[in-house]
Amino acid sequence: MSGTNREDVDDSIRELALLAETAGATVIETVVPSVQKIKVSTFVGTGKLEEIRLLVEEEEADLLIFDEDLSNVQLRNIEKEITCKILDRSALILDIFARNARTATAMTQVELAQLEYILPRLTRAWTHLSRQKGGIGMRGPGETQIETDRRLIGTRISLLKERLVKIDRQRTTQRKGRSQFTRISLVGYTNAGKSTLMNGLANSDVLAENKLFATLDSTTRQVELTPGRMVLLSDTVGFIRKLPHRLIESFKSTLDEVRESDILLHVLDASHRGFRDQKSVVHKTLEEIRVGDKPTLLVFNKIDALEDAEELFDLKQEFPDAAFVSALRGIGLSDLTDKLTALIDSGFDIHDVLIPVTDQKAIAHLRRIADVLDESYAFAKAPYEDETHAVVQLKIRVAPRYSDDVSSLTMRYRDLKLLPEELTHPDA
Ligand SMILES: Nc1nc2c(ncn2[C@@H]2O[C@H](COP(=O)(O)OP(=O)(O)OP(=O)(O)O)[C@@H](O)[C@H]2O)c(=O)[nH]1
Ligand SMILES: [Mg+2]
Repeated sequence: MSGTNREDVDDSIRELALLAETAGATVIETVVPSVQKIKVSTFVGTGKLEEIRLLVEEEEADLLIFDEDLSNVQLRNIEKEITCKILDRSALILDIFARNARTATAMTQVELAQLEYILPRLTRAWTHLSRQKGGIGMRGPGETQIETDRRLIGTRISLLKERLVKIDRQRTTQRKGRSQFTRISLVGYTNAGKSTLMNGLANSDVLAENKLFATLDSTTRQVELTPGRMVLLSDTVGFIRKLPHRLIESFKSTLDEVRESDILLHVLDASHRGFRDQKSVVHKTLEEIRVGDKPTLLVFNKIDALEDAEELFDLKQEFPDAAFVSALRGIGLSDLTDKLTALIDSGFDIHDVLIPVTDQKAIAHLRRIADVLDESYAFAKAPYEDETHAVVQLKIRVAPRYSDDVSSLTMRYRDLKLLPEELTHPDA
């Protein structure tokens, strides 16, 4: 029911049906209301609402799902006419997230998003909450049931937020510990094949399923991209159109992995007829989380499922810089690795740094933040030979985010000179 284009509407509804099935429902019937007749009070027009009411009764449906988010008023008005349970798209997505959450972080993030969704929508339907959580004696004097629920939810939200702050802190520390590696995140529409590609590249066994939002939390693996070149590859939560904004905010801990990566691999399902829409949804979401300008390699996945060779040929013409793979069949992975390596190299600066061997702290820091490509030892030239006998010359590759660190070290020792004839290689 979004957009004005009939094909867009069909795609969105088909996706809603897939979401519903992922949540365990069986879709009996879909109804597409006319876009011109959207009503403020009941979302669909009066005639359409009556049609839906009859359909629900006839089919004995348990659940009615709207593809748009309903306002509180709309929901209440529709509930007056139709007796079965009613959900909107956001509530359905939240339900799937809740079902698929496995890690403590994902569960905390989902619960926060759910409560923030519920809070402004508190109506009689939710008045059981205080009985579940608090029991007798929780209600303050003169408070209505809804006020009590609101207060309980508010307290729970604060607790969950505190918990997420702690998780963030732990994760930041973890990421610092592995900062010398280039960090790459797999991003893309849900079900595009990110986890399958992760398994193909990292030899891992993260869960990959024909299910929306199979992955909710991020997983990071060390991958040897080319001999000797280690990178960190992270698989993470997928995106979808009309992703509830609250959900994006609650998933900060998971999405920080994307924010802090150097390069993104944007995985697309080439066999999906709506891949262009999906691509732009992913772009918009990346902009929303402020990573729209990160160096990105497009990866067209599922090329094994394309109709014919011509389709692949046309895609390659249209996206000459992209990689074309089948993560499932292991096709095109070495071309992907080549393109990724080239992209990494183009974004990284190579520096030559001279540091006195006595400054162990600086040397350790450089080893942590940079890839050391070459190193040799020598003696410092006059007038430094007295203070600094030995100098280490490091040729390093460093991500833009560390350029300042390197510049300040170079500044500190900018006058150091080497005696070239004394250069020795550590292996020599
Ligand atoms: N035909 C074909 N199917 C694939 C390919 N790669 C992945 N799939 C299938 O696509 C479905 C989704 O794969 P996942 O790797 O779970 O996708 P994802 O992007 O991680 O999805 P979410 O975590 O749910 O967002 C699974 O059924 C995979 O087997 C491919 O190259 N070809
Ligand atoms: Mg996945």
